Amino acid sequence: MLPAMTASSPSPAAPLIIPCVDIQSGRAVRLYEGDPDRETVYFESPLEAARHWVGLGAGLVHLVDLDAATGRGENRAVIAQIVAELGVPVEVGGGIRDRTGAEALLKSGVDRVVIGTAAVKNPELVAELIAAHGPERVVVSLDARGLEVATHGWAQGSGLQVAELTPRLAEAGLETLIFTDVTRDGTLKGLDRELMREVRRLWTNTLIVGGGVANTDDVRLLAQEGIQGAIVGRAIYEGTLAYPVSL
Ligand code: AMZ
Repeated sequence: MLPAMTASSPSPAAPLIIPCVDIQSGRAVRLYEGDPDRETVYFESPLEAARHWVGLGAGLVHLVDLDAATGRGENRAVIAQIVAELGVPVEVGGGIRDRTGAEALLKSGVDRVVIGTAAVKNPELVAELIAAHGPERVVVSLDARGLEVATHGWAQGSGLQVAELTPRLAEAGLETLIFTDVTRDGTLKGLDRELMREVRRLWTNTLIVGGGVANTDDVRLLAQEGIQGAIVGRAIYEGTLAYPVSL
């Protein structure tokens, strides 16, 4: 017989660590604080980068088309090839600014689209996409300096606070929110616990964070703060956090 479960002792689920492959000029890179001119190239081929993480056990890969996010071009052909050949679900963000763009990716086999700028500038798009495709296929990324949301490849401040946007997103039917601390992204500085706590308070549904994860202390912080996962780049590329993560 199975032992009785006691409601008082749930074991918190281990945070999901999602490897990210940021694509700029056709290569797998990481930027420092999102600055397109401060890139480190980790793999010449983003498909090889994605395969590397899948080979180590990733069940979901986060792809960012940095050129599309910053308005410097796009890497959609590379993304289509990854989606076709990788064999595990991928989520894609960067430059998805309208329904046609989002649906082209969803149709090509992308598991879920990640909407940043358009979620701030055109919140109806999020509601429309969720109504048409379901909340499991649409994620919003709020990328912020402090709690002020940035847009257009993080080059612009929106003047809007996370707290002003989260109620609208909940109303649109959003389930999963990504929050990125732009000031720590690609820096290996570690997560800002107070900021994580505040965002956790503002978004009660599934929360994935990014920006600054450096080592297992950060993964423990996620678990302690009840955050479901993190998008991790530089830490696993550089090996300050061993992937797959075991605590
Ligand atoms: O590093 C950057 N400058 C950057 C980045 N990683 N700018 C945008 N992005 C990512 C966001 C999100 O996943 O974290 O691109 C997506 C949002 O793009 P858009 O085009 O919808 O704002």
